[in-house]
Amino acid sequence: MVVASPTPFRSEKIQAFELPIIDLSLERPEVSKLIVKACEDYGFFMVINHSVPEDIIAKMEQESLNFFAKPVCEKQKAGPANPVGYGCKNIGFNGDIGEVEYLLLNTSPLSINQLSKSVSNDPSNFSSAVSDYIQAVREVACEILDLMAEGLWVPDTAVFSRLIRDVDSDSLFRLNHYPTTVLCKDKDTSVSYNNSNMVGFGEHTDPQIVTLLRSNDVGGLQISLHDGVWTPVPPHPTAFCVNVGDVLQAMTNGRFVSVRHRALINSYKPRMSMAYFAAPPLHSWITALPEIIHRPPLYKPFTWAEYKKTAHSLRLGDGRLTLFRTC
Ligand code: GA4
Repeated sequence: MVVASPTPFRSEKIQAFELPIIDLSLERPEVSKLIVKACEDYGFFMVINHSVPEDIIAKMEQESLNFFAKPVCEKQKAGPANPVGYGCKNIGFNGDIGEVEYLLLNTSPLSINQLSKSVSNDPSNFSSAVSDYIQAVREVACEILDLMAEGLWVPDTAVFSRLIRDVDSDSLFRLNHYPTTVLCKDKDTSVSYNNSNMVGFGEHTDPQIVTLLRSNDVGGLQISLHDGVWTPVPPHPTAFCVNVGDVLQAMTNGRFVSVRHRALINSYKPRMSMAYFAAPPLHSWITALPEIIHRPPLYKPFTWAEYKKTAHSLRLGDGRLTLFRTC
């Protein structure tokens, strides 16, 4: 049997690169300077020595494994994703497809409790794992957002974190399961090939303020750096991967960059990831902070509800923030 490894990306350049790893236990202002630099240069960085307890991560990972190990018909009881709930391969509402199954949750306690009933045979276990995880990750997100504001010399250092501490924050939590390679046979040539390098989740930017991602020890995440070269982000055993979302790019008047990223599937090991998308309340107005505007505003003011509606009306890889440009 011939096993080739053709890829849809044969012509793409892939570049090895190390994302900044920022130690949150470092002294201020050192740590805030490092964070600002990473947000300007890459829109992505890793954080270590964060305050999320290992047992909270382990419990959430176990619940996620339990859920994805269920028979499809069981999982479908929590679907279809509309936009929250269980989804398989279909992403969003406009025909995007990926080699991924996922569970998308709104982070309000009511919503977690409701979805837990269709997700788990032991809903209270599942909902407490999710609530504990979200609470701990939200704290780290707030700490990072406060450090960003400090590093930007914004006097009101809670200007970003206040949006996600709000009880009406529209933050989301997503569990992803990327399956392993499937051997496919070309019907004309009878050559078998594996589908490594297939897209698990296609290229996109995150619409929210900031995203905190944990994954198991399996690689797959890639980011698109300045020259459009796809750059793998190796998995880290304890770190969270943090990335700037579109809203933060708008609030910093383009100083921080919301960078395109994607997830490819791995040939040999399933990849699991858990992403917390920190978002403002729906009615919040998003404008550039006056302290940061040293040039005319790049984006028209918009509400998060308006931005979210636009995101859902477009394809995954479409540029959204450009639609709100002033010129
Ligand atoms: C990308 C980031 C988050 O995973 C997400 C995604 C959402 C979805 O899966 O429903 C979107 C996508 C994401 C951006 C554009 C729209 C909305 C799919 C899609 C085509 C949950 C989010 O908030 O935006």
